[in-house]
Amino acid sequence: MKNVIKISKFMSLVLRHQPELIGLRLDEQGWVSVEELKEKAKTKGYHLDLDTLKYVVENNDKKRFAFNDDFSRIRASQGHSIKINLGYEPTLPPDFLYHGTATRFVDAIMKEGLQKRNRHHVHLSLDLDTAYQVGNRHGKAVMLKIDAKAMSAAGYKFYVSENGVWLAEEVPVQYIELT
Ligand code: HQG
Repeated sequence: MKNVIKISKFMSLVLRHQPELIGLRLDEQGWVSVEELKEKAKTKGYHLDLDTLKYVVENNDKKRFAFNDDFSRIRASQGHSIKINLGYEPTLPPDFLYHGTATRFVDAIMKEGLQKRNRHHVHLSLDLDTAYQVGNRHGKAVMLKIDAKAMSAAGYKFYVSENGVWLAEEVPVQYIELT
């Protein structure tokens, strides 16, 4: 299990943030060849066969990674800091979505809205539990309720990643309510 987490962290690093660390090239939508990943991961001491990769993809706690149909390519489903286009289509959101953050960010957020910071998108969830867990990573968690229906009616686009994370470019302050 420990090993799975270690491999998963390494995969997050090279598939979302620093592919150049092992000389990996992601295509426009973030995919890499499984063969190339296996080869290049060896340079950092990771010996990944297809069964190991399948196990990691299947058992990752947040289903962060996905294969294509014939298992020849793999990518992270969201969470990138490098420039790629995941190819998700705009999707109508539910009436409300949630965002978890930490108390120390709340003043800034209530002034300037939610910004994507280092990531491609602001990450939102369907439920408060997930928001709590996301916020808890940063400090004392605070959950924000987002009026997604009103945002969508005003023309803001939403996307949903393969692993069920709702994504937006930003959330202006008028759509944010403290819970
Ligand atoms: C905050 C995890 C001040 C924002 C999770 C957050 C998620 C502001 C932090 C995914 C701000 C950025 C993403 C503003 C936003 N002023 N602070 N105007 N606007 N912030 O980690 O949403 O494990 O980039 O509230 O499950 O915490 O990576 O974003 O606290 O889905 O798969 O700036 O990461 O997934 O932090 O987490 P992050 P996040 P993975």
